[in-house]
Order: sequence, then structure tokens, then C-alpha cells
Amino acid sequence: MEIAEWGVSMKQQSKNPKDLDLDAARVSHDSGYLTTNQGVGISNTDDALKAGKRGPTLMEDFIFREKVTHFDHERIPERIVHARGSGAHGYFQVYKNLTHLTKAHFLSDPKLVTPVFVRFSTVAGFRGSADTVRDVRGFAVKFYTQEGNYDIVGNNMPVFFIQDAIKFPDLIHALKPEPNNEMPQAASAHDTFWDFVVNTPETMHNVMWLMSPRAVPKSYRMMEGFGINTFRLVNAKGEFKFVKFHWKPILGVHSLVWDEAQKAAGKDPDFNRRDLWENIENGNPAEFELGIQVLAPEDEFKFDFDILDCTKLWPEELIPVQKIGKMTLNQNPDNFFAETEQVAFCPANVVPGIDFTNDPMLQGRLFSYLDTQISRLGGPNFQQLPINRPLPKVNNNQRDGMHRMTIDKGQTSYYPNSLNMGEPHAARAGESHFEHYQEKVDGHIVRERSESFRDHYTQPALFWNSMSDWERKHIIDAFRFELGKCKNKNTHQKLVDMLGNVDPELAQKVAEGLGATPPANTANPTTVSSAALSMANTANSPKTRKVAILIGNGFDKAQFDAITSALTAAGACFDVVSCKLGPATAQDNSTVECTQTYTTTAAVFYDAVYIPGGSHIESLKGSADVQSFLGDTFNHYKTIGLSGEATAMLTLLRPGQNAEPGVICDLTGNMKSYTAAFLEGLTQGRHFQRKL
Ligand code: HDE
Repeated sequence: MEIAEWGVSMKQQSKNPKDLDLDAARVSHDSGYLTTNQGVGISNTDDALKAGKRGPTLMEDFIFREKVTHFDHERIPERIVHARGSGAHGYFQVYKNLTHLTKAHFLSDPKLVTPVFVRFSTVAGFRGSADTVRDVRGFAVKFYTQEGNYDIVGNNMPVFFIQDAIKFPDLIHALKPEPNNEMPQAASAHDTFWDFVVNTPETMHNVMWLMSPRAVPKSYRMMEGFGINTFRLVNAKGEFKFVKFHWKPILGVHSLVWDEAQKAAGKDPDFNRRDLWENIENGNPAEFELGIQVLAPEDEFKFDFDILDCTKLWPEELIPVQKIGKMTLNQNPDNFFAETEQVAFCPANVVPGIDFTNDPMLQGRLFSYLDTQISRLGGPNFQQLPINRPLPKVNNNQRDGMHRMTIDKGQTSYYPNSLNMGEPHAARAGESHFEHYQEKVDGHIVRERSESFRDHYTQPALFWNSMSDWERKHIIDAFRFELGKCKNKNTHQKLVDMLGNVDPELAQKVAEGLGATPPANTANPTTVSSAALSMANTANSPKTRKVAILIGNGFDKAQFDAITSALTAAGACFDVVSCKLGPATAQDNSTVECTQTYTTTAAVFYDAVYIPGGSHIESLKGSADVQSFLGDTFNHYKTIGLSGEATAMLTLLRPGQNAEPGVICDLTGNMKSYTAAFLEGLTQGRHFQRKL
């Protein structure tokens, strides 16, 4: 099928074109009688076959044995890292023809619609662990292109902990729960991780990101993605450019605050998964622009860092990010296991026009993914699982192995052959095929690290210099929390000494919190900062932000209506929260349905709280539930809206003080100006000027 036709069918059906390919594998079980796996009808699936009603179960009960045997084997190994994930389908379109940079067909024409499947993940936790832990997030995208599958297997931070793939098992052993007692779950705050860090200075840069708010994203729809490793784009003339890939969320980059993240982990371990799922169900697709940083080969050695060192980012001020296309995730999977669990990403899945570099991390990754998938997915045929199948016909002489899905016809399964007229043949000119970039390589075989990879502190300092005040506070608090959970005092001191190479103030403040000695003679190695690194400069939008409206009997319906219509018009959403489910009666005797209570929900699930005026305030004021709801909202720097009589609730926030940033009050009940002010607060998101 021509790509143009995919575009047409997508518009016509207004759904993901990948459906066309997966449809054959999708099975609904909405009608019909039960059968065994052999298709034999079953009339009773509740009682096993017995000799006498109270007698022994019989071995010949193949229906029982088949059902239980299948159940016994339902689990497969979880991913060794990134075990906890959430997936979504969607599509990608490039903004303009990029053939001057790459011969990749899917990047050649804005009319082409390329289906994608994306899996977001945490790294350290087990498959059932909580979403909102402090961790790096995976951001893996599979493009089903007409020339085969292309994967960008990235993270939400632009750098990695180590420079050489051979250290990956050590890093992950140190990060994962400790081997003697399998604690702690999904957390880096323990002795082995920090012991590894203080003995491995190259981790410093990624550790700074890990301690920053980036490590607790508010939503998978609101985080950046980075390919991290350096790749090559190659055009039809064989010319190449170095490239780094970025995903930029349309809604901006937003995070949780730490107290909120911890509470959310307990109240809803599926916090990020649910957000993605519900927004897609509600017609709010997750949208990201694809960006590239492009570097000419002659500029390879122009910088004070090595462009092949994945513990370094390419500052956007030096090498701007060009936005080249947009990805829209608009469809939830039908079956978590078949799609999100069985999908297999691999950085080695490239298409003509995209190639590798000598980045030593990338080289190791090229080996590891396929290797791990053979054991995780039970053999070498996992590419034939529906979610992993490419669009083009797979045509080769690979045969057999566990769970082969295809029935490969014919006498020959080798090349060259005459018996099958030499088919399938090696791709000829004019037939799409991959050619490796012919880099000239010359060197001694050594087990060494390049001198150009030695500087471990300038970029962590660049990151620190770029942070706003609230991001710096988050980082300091995070170091204090994480190290505070480590029993080994030597590790505390070593970490503080390491931070002395990044910034004196940072080292001093972390040392204070840990009771360690601030390092002497420290200096920040650079005065440079980069605006692109701070979340304070991100986009803000009220779209998909969620407000809790707290009411009881006697609320002011006019004020309620004014706020709810303003929120809906702005693309925001709301829940009506009360002490019990069902209708609440307004002052004018109309009713509103309450869909959440103080036991079913909590402040951490909302971006703001609003309380309309009315006589309900008398009972709300005395409610401990309302007080703690408002308290968390206030402490997490979120917008609080109080109109009419509800302004009396101010005293619950901070007795004696009225004007607080992001607390929008209006006694007059003039809802026109009030709703505008409330929406402005909601759009701003958090009000970090608020002093707690
Ligand atoms: Fe991975 N990584 N990784 N990684 N990685 C895996 O592959 C590995 C690295 C990333 O949603 C594994 O199928 C090595 C960097 C994501 O299915 C495994 C090294 C980046 C995912 C593996 C790295 C990533 C994985 C485990 C050091 C960001 C989840 C299961 C050289 C650019 C993909 C699997 C999904 C998963 C190996 C470092 C991203 C073991 C050896 C750097 C998003 O193969």
C-alpha cells in the first residue's frame, strides 16, 4: 500500500492507521459459546470433572487441565529495566521534506502519515510499582514506516549515567532493590546506588537531572524525550550529519512536587498511566514535536565536550533544536499484554537514512535489546508478534524457532540458490535497502576511555546555573532526602565532596542537611547557563488541567456555573467533590451531581481547587477533610479559588494572612473578572513565589 493511501484512510476513518495492520490479530469475545483452545465447546467452566459429586477430580478432565495449565504459564519475565510502562498508539507527520538531510522515506513528505506505538516507563521499579517515584522515564517510539520499523528508544533526560555500555549491569545492580532483602522498591534512595555514584564521577550529570523535578513528571503528556545517543542522518548522496533527537511536549514540561509525588504513589500507583489513558479516552491526544540538533562532520571537535559522550548534552544555544514534525498519540491499546508488554524496542531498528556513531553507549545498546528480548519474549520470533510486525513484507531465509507464526512455503531457505531462481534476492538499486555509512576507522585495539570524556563537572554546573530558585530548592531537598536514606556516612561525605566540583552553594546546602563537612576550596567550573534546561521557561496551558470543586448543600449555583463553563471553554476539566456521592442542593434548590468524595479522591489529583460561595461554607469550614484538601493544594503551590462567602475559608490556609500568590479570592461575587483571574492562576500552574 502506498503511503499516500495510509494518509487517506486515516482521515477517512479518523483513527490510527496501525489498526489496519493489527485488525487481523484483534479478537473480540462479545458473543458465542465458550470453547477450549482446540475449539471444542464447553458447557461448564465452574466445576471440574469428578468421580461422584464430592469425589476426586479426574485426570481425564482435559478442560480443567488446559485452563489451569494456561493460567500457570500466563506470566513472562518483566523487562530487566523499564519494567513498568504504559503504551499508546498514534501517528507521526513530518513538517517538511528533509531529503537534504536524510533519505529516510517517512521524513520526506508532510503528507505521509506514519503509524507509531509509544511506551513510557520508569526504570528501576518492578512491573507493578508506583508511577510517581523519583526516576528517569523511558520514552520509546516505534515508527511503522514503509521501509521498516524505526525505533527512537529514549529517556526524559538528555544524558545518561555512564559513558560505556559495559558498566550498565553495575549501574543497574546498584540501582535496583538491594540483593539481600530486595528493598527498596522503585527508589534510588539507598546505599548501593549512592555508593556506585560516589565511586563513578561520570554519573554526576545524570544524577543532577535525577534530583531535579524532571524525575517526577506530572504527566507522560508533559515531559520531554531525548534519544540521548548521537546518531547520523545520511542523505541519498551519502553525505552525513551528526544528529540528536528530541521530543517536545505541546503542553510544556511539568512536574510534581516531592510531597505530592509520594502521596500520589500511595493514593494511586497508576497516577501517570491513568492520566494518559483517560485523556486519550476523553479525546485529548498526547502531542509532541520531534526536534533534531544537527551537526556537520567538520564541527565534530569544535566543542569543549565530546559529541560521542552521552553524559553530555548539546546546549541548545550552541546547536539549536529544529522542530521537524509532530506525533499525536490518540488511541489506547486494546490489550495491555499483547501490545504494551510484548512490544520490543531496539535502538538498532533503523531505516535507510538513519545510522549509528561510535558513541560507546550506543554500540552496547545495539547488542543488548535484541538479546534481552529473546529471553523475555521466549525465543527469536518475537518480531512476528502483531505489535512488532513491520508494514513491509518480511522476506528472508530465517526459519523455525520457538513460536514461529508464519508458515514459510517452499523448498529453499538459503541464499544463494538456483532451486528458487535466486529468490528472495539481495535488494537491487531502486529497491529500498539499508547501507551502512562507510566511516573510515583507524586505531589500536585498547580497553580505554577517551581523554575527551574526562570532564564530569562542567555540564552538571551548567545545569545547576540554569535552574530557577524553586528548581534549586527541589534539587537540594532531593539530595538531602536520598542521601538521608543511606546509612553509610562515608557516602554522604564523598557525595558532598563531589558536589563541591559542581557548585559551592549546592555542596554547602546539601552538607548542612546531611550533617557532613562542606568541602574546602570549591568552585563552579562555568558561569554559563542555558534557558532551555529550566522548566521555569516552559509552555503553560489550562488545557486538560483538572480542578476540584468542593461543595455541600447550600452552594451558590450561579458562581458554580460561571466557573464550570469557563473551565470547559478553556479545555480544562473538573470533578465535583463533596462528603458523599450523589446530588448536592444549591441555594436556589437546583442540584449538582457530586462524582467524588473526600475518601475517593484527594488534592494530589488536581491542579487547582475552587469553592463557590453560599451557605455551605459554614459546614465546609468545620470539615477536617476540606481543611486537609486545601492544605495540600496550598502546600503544593497550586491555585486555590474562593468566591463570595467562600473567601472566609482563607483563614484555614494561613490564619492572619490574606494575600497569597495563586489564592484567588473575590468577596463581591463578580464572576466575570473572577473567572478570568482564576483561569490565569490555573494556567500559571504552580505559584512558587508562595512562601511555605
Ligand atoms: Fe535501555 N534497555 N539500556 N537505555 N532502555 C532496555 O531492553 C540498555 C539506555 C531505554 O519500553 C532493555 O527491551 C543498555 C539509555 C528504554 O520496552 C535492555 C544500556 C536509554 C527502554 C536495555 C541502556 C535507554 C530500555 C530492557 C547502556 C535512553 C524501555 C528491556 C548502554 C536513550 C523500552 C528491553 C520499552 C530498555 C539495555 C541505556 C532507554 C536491557 C545495555 C542511554 C526507554 O536491553
